[in-house]
Amino acid sequence: MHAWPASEVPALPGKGRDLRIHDTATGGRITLDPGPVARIYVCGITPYDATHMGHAATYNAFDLVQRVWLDTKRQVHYVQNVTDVDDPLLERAVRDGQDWTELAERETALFREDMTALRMLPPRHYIGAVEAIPGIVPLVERLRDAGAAYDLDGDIYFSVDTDPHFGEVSGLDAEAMRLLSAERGGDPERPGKKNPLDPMLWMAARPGEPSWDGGSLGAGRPGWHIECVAIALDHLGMGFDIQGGGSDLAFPHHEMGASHAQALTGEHPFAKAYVHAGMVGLDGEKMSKSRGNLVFVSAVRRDGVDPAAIRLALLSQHYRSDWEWTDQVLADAVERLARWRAAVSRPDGPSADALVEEVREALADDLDSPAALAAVDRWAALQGTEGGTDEGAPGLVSRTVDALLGVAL
Ligand code: 5CA
Ligand code: ZN
Repeated sequence: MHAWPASEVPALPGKGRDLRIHDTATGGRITLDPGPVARIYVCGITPYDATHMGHAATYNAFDLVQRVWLDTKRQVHYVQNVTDVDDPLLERAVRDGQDWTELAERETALFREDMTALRMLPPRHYIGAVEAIPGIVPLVERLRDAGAAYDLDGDIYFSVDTDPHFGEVSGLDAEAMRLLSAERGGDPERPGKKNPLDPMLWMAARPGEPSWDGGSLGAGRPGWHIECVAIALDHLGMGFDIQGGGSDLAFPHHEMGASHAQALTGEHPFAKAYVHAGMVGLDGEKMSKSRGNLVFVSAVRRDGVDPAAIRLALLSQHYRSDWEWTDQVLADAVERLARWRAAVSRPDGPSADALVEEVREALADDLDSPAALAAVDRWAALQGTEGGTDEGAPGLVSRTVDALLGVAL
């Protein structure tokens, strides 16, 4: 699958900082030392509806990760999937009487447009679940042949008890896992499973649903977690730096994915850090396609809002907190964008050397984008009151905001 075009990332003077980031598995902040090529996998959309502000906020967080790494002169191998076949997508297509492949293609195209408008850097590999199927089948066969998976009426389940590290990503107790499994695509009530939490690896073909040749598994389609594992192992290998997504993916998705990969390879860990963005809500509820309480990026763009203002609205909240999208958050961002643009449009200004370091330090400190915005606000305020004579300053501020925050002034 093709991704979307990359915006230019200006190089900044001096040296970038190593990222210190909160890891869900250890519950603390860790300093990543990725070497010359940093590797990150971020879970992509299930394309049955347009990109909402919750999605955009999560991708914004991982875009900042990429920008911090690029600033340290590293290469970044960023992989993202598209869950272009899964229950919610098929259900929506049936509900609306449309072809599921057309629905997936249309919404993925809109996602690419939104990501481009928001200046999110594209992944190097953008892979659909359907195109990953030939790579998924042998992994499920291997798990089954190794005794880590079993057959239940033609469906193949992963046995979570075969991974001694199962539970370490989310750190949840059995009861919490059972509740979340039922809520998030699992089937803990299905009789005959070895452990109620065991997730499906391969679903035997159902009448009226699409299916693919599964070799010795029979015709069917892949489970959700093995999709991301197959894509990550293929393009990144074990022990990559960050597995990312919203906090609703910590369990079961990232927990199960880690166990699948660890059972497959005998190696640990799947990822060095599991990084989760908070949930964006609207009117007191998590924004979600299934609830329908959504603010779409494309709709706000159509209303004439500059995508740079949307991006500033996302950046105004810390990525780990749960927060509410409101008209005020957007209005503040529109106002800030105008203030910053006025400040950099002058021929000279106060020195921006300290600002570059402040923005770098804020982002390296667990992606503290509100602190980064506050640093730029301070420079803009000085420009407004005292001005300055540094001719390079406005340009340096523009380049810093562009390179590290993805906002074009
Ligand atoms: N296709 C799977 C991942 S493999 C999936 O979760 N798709 S999704 O379309 O439901 O979500 C895409 C990304 O947006 C995920 O990382 C998810 O955690 C995140 N996300 C979904 N809703 C919100 C929200 N309200 N706030 C923040 N992030 C969200
Ligand atoms: Zn995923």
